[in-house]
Amino acid sequence: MSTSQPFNPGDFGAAVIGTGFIGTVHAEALRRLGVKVTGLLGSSPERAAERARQIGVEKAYESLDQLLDDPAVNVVHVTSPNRFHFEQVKQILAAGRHVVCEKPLAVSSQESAELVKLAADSGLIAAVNYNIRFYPLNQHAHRMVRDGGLGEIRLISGHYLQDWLLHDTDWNWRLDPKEGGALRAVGDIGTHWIDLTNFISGQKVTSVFAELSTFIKTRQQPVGPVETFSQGGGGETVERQIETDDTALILLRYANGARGSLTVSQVSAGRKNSLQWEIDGSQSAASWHSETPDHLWIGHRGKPNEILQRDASLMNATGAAAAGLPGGHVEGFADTFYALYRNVYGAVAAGGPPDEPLYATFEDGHEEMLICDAVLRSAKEGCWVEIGS
Ligand code: SOE
Repeated sequence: MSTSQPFNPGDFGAAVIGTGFIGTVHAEALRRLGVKVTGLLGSSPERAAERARQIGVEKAYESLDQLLDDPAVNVVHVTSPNRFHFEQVKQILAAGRHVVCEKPLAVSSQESAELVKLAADSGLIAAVNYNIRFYPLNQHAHRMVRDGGLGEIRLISGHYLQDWLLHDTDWNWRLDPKEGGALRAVGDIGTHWIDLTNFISGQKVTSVFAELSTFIKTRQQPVGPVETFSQGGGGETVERQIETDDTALILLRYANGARGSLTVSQVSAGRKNSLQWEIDGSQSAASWHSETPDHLWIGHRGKPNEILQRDASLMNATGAAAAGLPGGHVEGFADTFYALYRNVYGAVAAGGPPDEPLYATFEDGHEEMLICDAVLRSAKEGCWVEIGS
């Protein structure tokens, strides 16, 4: 079992690349943990300086070279647009710094394969920010399945639905394949679901059959940057043709013979950030929804079903280790970053990754890229596609 060892977070300094919504969530979670946020690097020194001032971070770096010259930086958090991950992570590892990279790890599996190799050769901690694993009940479910609590895994189903790109006036850098990669909804949120359900079920996807749809083929791009989840400001726009996926339907086959199905959408009105999974085993089933994250449904055939409410005293040790607040004090999205970093920085303090990391490693991030390749090919060719190696 892998739970965090006690360590002194004050021994570490972290720099954050990216000044948008998610970069700020990283910085805030680090500070809650007690890790010093040494500075921010943004798309321009002015943006970095402005965000650093807003959230009370001392320094804005002018370049990645300058950031890596700072001896106070032990770990670098990469939250820049996806197309920058590869070069930035390469440089960070070469400078001997641990790294936490936002998902998806890269824009192609060629890039992610190289990052896996570089990370392994470096001996440094290299994590992918699949934070949803760190809702305490997802950690509990992972352990419960490992301990045989559901029996043999048969069916894995669910969805990840959002509505923030529903209108043709909604814009974000992820809509541009050069910035975000060839898969948009699947790359951004579908990979969260697949990473999470692989982590909980302990199963590996072996092949996929996918259908991708682009319902909004023309969008209005504002002239100037737009932060993720912010509403359009009604200013000047240019028309852009869209080719990436608004939605995806994916059938999955797993190594042990289990079957799965996933619906992904960024255009489902009213679904703000709704990830749901259900795993049906030969003895029992379990299900969880991100909008009621402190409740885990456990289904039985021969006795009443259960709702486990998050409470460290009622959970297994893996789940309890991720819980930050007493039961009934609902934990949410931002808490998962705190729990994830507690785990990752525990590994940094221990001097190397545990045998079975609970956080997503670069291997896990690469696996998601290989699944994305297979999804793209399946959607193009209309057939089952095996996951490459
Ligand atoms: C945007 O779709 C986004 O911020 C994702 O990039 C995150 O990973 C997800 O947690 C919320 O939505």
